[in-house]
Amino acid sequence: MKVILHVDMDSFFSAVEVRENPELKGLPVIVGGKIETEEEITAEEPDRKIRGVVSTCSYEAREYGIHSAMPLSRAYELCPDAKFLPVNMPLYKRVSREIMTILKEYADKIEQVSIDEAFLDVSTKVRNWDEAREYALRIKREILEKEELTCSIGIAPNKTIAKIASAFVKPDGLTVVEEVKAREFLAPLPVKKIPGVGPKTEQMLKKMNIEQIGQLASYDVQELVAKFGKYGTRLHLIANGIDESEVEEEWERKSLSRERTFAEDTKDASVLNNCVDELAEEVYNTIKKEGFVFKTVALKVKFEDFVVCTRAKTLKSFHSELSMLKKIAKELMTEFSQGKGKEKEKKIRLVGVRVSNLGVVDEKQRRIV
Ligand code: TTP
Ligand code: MG
Repeated sequence: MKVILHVDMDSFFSAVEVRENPELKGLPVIVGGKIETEEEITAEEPDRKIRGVVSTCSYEAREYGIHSAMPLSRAYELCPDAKFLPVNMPLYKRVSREIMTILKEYADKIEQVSIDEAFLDVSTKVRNWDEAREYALRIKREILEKEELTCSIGIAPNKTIAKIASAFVKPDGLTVVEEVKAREFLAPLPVKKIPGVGPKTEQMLKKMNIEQIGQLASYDVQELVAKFGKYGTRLHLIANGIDESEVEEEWERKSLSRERTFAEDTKDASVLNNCVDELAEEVYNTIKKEGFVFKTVALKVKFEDFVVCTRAKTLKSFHSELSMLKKIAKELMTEFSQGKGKEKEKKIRLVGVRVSNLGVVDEKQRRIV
């Protein structure tokens, strides 16, 4: 039996703020942007006291119709008495890491999907749906005891249903969808509840008279394919409660490097620098494609006598710019060419550029987790 959990923290940023400042408990709390001081209010926009958008808000604030991505100025109109707080990312990242550490202990496999949510495959940990519910309750209790935060959990035979289920009862929810009840659970829900179905797909489906997942489930799959291609098949399967996708363990990449051996050993600074530039670009293209950011840059040199030396520099924070990568790699190269007596004299046979201490960029945040 496959049992998947989707855990999603409740009003994450604002819940963390309330935990840190208990006097905010029960109040409408809005996290996002920043509040401008009197001096910052420009003459052209005298009324715009607050800039930026709402990152998230407490459930109390949601009762005023406030939600993520709403301009803060609008939130201010809806609830001027709310507590407005700036985003404190380092704090939320730290709490996120602590939560993920707790969750790891419960999972056969874990896949973190954003700063505050993860899929857990717990198939070997429980024998039936009742045990799965108990297991999820234990997780909720541990997070509440250790972090003073609530989360909502969906339990289901696959990832898609687990994700839909975690949002079904919120905050502090727990929803179990047994395999035999999957289609029944999905049928009345609007199609936009399927992860990945945005306003465009929703509109296209509406034109085909498909508004609920149940209608999608019984629709002719050939017609869906004609309209959506392969995605049509996937939508039809999901609507019928089928999703074979696995919980993907985080692919931890420790480092990434490129190196080159010269056709002829060299000491020529411009040849060496050009080579470092090119290698830095190759490394950069890969990390960019895979969404990584780096903290450490290392340069490896193999001399004509096959002696290998490495120098590295670790930055205070994560970086993703090619210019930074090139700059450090070249500085390290200069250290070699101006280095200790003997090294300076030797020709170089091979150069390598490596980045390590890698982080991933969270898609939802476009920030590093
Ligand atoms: P969500 O899990 O989508 O929202 P939430 O945890 O605040 O509320 P709930 O799950 O109870 O509905 O996002 C997690 C965090 O990501 C959220 O606390 C703030 C941040 N976030 C943004 O910064 N901008 C956004 O548009 C969204 C949706 C979230
Ligand atoms: Mg959340």
